[in-house]
This record gives sequence, C-alpha cells and structure tokens, in this order.
Amino acid sequence: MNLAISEFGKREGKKIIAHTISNSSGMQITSINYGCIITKLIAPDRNGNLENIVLGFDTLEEYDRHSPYFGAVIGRHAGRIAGRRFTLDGITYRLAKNDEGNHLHGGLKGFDKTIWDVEIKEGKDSISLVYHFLSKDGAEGYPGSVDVKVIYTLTEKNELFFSYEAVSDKRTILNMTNHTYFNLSGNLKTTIEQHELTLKSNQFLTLNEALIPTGEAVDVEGTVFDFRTGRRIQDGIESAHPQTRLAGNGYDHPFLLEKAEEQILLTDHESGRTLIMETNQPAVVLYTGNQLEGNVEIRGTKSQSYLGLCLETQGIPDAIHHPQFQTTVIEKGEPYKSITKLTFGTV
Ligand code: FUC
Repeated sequence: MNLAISEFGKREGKKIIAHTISNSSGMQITSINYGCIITKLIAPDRNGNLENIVLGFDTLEEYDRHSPYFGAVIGRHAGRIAGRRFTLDGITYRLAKNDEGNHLHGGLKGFDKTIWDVEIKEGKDSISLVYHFLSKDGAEGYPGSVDVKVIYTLTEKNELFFSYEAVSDKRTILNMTNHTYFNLSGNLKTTIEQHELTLKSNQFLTLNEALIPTGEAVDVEGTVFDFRTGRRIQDGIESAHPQTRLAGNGYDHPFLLEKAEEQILLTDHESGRTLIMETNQPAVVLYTGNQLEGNVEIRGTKSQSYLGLCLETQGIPDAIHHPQFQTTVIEKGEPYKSITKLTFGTV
C-alpha cells in the first residue's frame, strides 16, 4: 500500500489536501478534506488497464461551479426534506432552503462544503483516511451538535470501505451517504446507459413532482424497477413508466434493500469492470445522472445526461415525514454507524 499527499487548493484561508492511496494491483483513490470529496478512483479493467471510474475535477473552482455533489459526502440528511421543516419532540425546526421550497442533501453548507480534519491510519493490508468535524447545534437548522467521522479505507483486496460514525448531544436526525458518480467504462469513454445493475430489492419508493418520497413503497415485480436478475440502465431511460419520466427519464429513486450479501452489483460488460456494494443501510438511492447535461467539461469530456450514476446507500429520504419507514432519528449520545463496502472486480 502506498500513500501520496499533495495540495489541492485553498478554502477559507486553509490548505485543502489531496490524499491518494494505492494498492499493489494499482487501484487508487484520491480524496480531499473539502466535502470528503473522492476526486478520482482508478480501477483495472479486464485487461488490467488502469482508468478513472468516477466523475470529478482537479480544481476546487470547478467543484464550486459545476458539481452536483460529485464524489462528496452528504449530510446531515441525504435527499430532500419536504417543506424544509420537521417536528421532533414538539419543536419544529426550519432547515436551509436550497431546492425550491425544500431542503436537499444537508442544505447550503452541507457536509459536502465543509473543511474536515484528516488523519491517516495504516493497517497491515489497508490504509484509511479518517475525516472528522463537529457540526454545531443549529447548523443549517438542525438540532444538536454532531461529532462526525467519515472513514475511507482501501485494502489490498480491491475493497473500499465508506464508514460514517457520529454522535449527537441532542436527539436529532442524521442520514449520511456518499454521492460518487460511477462510470465503469473507464475515463468516461461511454455513458452508463449500457451498465447492468442487479439489486436485491423487492420494493422501491415512489416520488412526487418535487422528487420526494410519497410514502408509498411499491413492488418492483413487472416494472423497470425490477433489478433482481439484472437490468440495463437504458431500460429505465427509455421507459414510459410515469416514475422514470417524472425523474427526468431515468432513475432517482430509493430502493429498499434486502439484508443479504452482494446487495448491489454494477457491471460494465464492455470494460469488464464490476462493482459490488454491501451495506448496513436500509436503502439505496439510484440516481442515473438524468440532469448531467450542460456546457461543462469533466477532465476533457463534455458532460451529458447519464455520464455517471450514483448508488447512495442510506436511510430513507424524508423519513421524518413518513413514520411507516425506518426512522433516521438518532438519540442523544447514541452512536450512529453506517458502513458500505465496495468491492471492485472484473468479468
Ligand atoms: C441526487 C438526486 C437529485 C439531485 C442530486 C444532484 O441524489 O436525488 O435529484 O439532482 O442528487
């Protein structure tokens, strides 16, 4: 295992540092202590070619101008919160407004726009980056001071762990995830339309016009939301299903995950790259980059819809308004722990 450190830029008078961890197969992750953003992830294809498989930039300015959360950690609460308010223990909290009348991905200065402390931990066959920061009581409108850690670990076995640990000094809501856009073709050779996804999920959550869960969980059976035996992303893009149409011709939906091994499998048959994801979280939001078109160059490639897809393992978005779903409330002093293991391979 190897670690390289470089300066990425400056923010709020502080140096932003990029750490690059690599293993002996050539797998490599670069992340910065601004938003815990994963700027680059390099993995071998079936012939051993090492290429980048995520959307990212090489400067902070590009992240400021063009990034719909590329590679960033999301918090305090992933997804949209309806009406940007919620009531907990009789108190109504008003959250920052950053998505029409709603609150999205933690607000105006969410965890994705925060400068984090960083420490390096070296294991026998792994290296971890431990990012830490204290989100103050009232930040973006949320109650409780929350002490947060995000840990990225790369191992010799081409595994990457995303772990999130937190503890609050008040009862509050918390739902963290990572917003990496994957494109397994390598160096953005193609869009993700031909990527095949397999999900151990029997139900998905329908969305309203504002892309917020309606509260209804629907069986995937007989729909383009049925990924249980594998399905190309293209099916949902071309589908006339009102839910994929509403999401901008694609997916932007939470899927409820079964408790099982290999819950998520993404395959690019062209390059042979595969990604397996396993999580302790109840859901994954599949976002297929439906809004990625724009006059933006991403490391020399013009951005377009479906250039990358996100697999955001997390709790249920807007769960605070839907008591029938698993809660995202955390108790005072109770440790929050979310973990997702990503394993990269080839076929
Ligand atoms: C995703 C989606 C959104 C949004 C954004 C950039 O997670 O749920 O609709 O466009 O992030």
